[in-house]
Amino acid sequence: MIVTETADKIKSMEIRGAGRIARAAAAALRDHALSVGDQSLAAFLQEMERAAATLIATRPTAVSLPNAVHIVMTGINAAKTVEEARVGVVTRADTFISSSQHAVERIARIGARHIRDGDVILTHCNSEAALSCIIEAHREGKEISVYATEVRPRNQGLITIRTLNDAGIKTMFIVDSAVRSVINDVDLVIVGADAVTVNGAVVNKIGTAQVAHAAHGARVNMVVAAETYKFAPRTLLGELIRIEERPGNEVLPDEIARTLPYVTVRNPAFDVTPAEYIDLIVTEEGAIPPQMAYVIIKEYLGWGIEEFHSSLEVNGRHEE
Ligand code: RUB
Repeated sequence: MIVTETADKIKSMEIRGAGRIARAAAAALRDHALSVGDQSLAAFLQEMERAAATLIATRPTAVSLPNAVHIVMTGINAAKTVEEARVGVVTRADTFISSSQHAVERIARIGARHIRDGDVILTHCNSEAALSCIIEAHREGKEISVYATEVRPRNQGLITIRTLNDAGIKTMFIVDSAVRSVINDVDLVIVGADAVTVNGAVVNKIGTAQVAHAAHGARVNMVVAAETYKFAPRTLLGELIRIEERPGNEVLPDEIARTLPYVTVRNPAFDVTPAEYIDLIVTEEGAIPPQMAYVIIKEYLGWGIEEFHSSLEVNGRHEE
């Protein structure tokens, strides 16, 4: 079944990166809506909600995932028949997928303007949005080069250097701990985001906060490329972003760990970079200072604070 298959691929990181995860979840909901047979509207809604919950449970940090699911599921809201609900989901999913792709293209054009001819850029992890800015600058004829980190423990840096290489961009591959050593040669850091909170903090791959710290110390600008659906509406009411903790054997093989009974491996997959270390967030709606995150949440995600109040009340009652 498409939902289980997509959920498994997201969990195992065969599908990874906040934007790709969001699009895959939207596509899975669309295909699921199309495959669910004739039944009552209530049964259809229940089936779709079950699918939505399965997808959301796969990875806890990338806010693009629940945001995409929320956007697609609102297609059901006004439906009076199963057919209307089905069409609502399919239309919402297709619109989300294409607008998310357009968002990356717009971010590329806006982000590229912040890259000057001759710049040395540093990027961490593998972000479609961040790489799109770098590749666009190169396409515009700017002579740029890139430091790309390895990204322990899952080595997403290997995907990044393949993409940069295929685009013909001169790239230096470094281990994560070399960032401080090379930062004085860098003009600009560009990374992506899994979530942006209402106070402008950016949640991204583990190590991003150290990169930002090094950049801040060396007075190197730090730019985050993030579509508006990576902003986290629920942080408006105090909800925290959950940082995914992945299995220790991604860091230390089980056969070695077994010989070290006093050692516990911690493997947090993401960290939080405070707003004061970030110069600019490039969204498809424009480049903003991180302090404007609240405006993006209110204006572009379009979910009123009232909706969150009522959802909190519902949840509260539910838990009692
Ligand atoms: C990926 C990661 C990326 C963001 C943004 O983590 O941290 O920087 O998701 O990526 P993981 P994009 O590999 O654990 O999913 O710009 O492609 O959405």
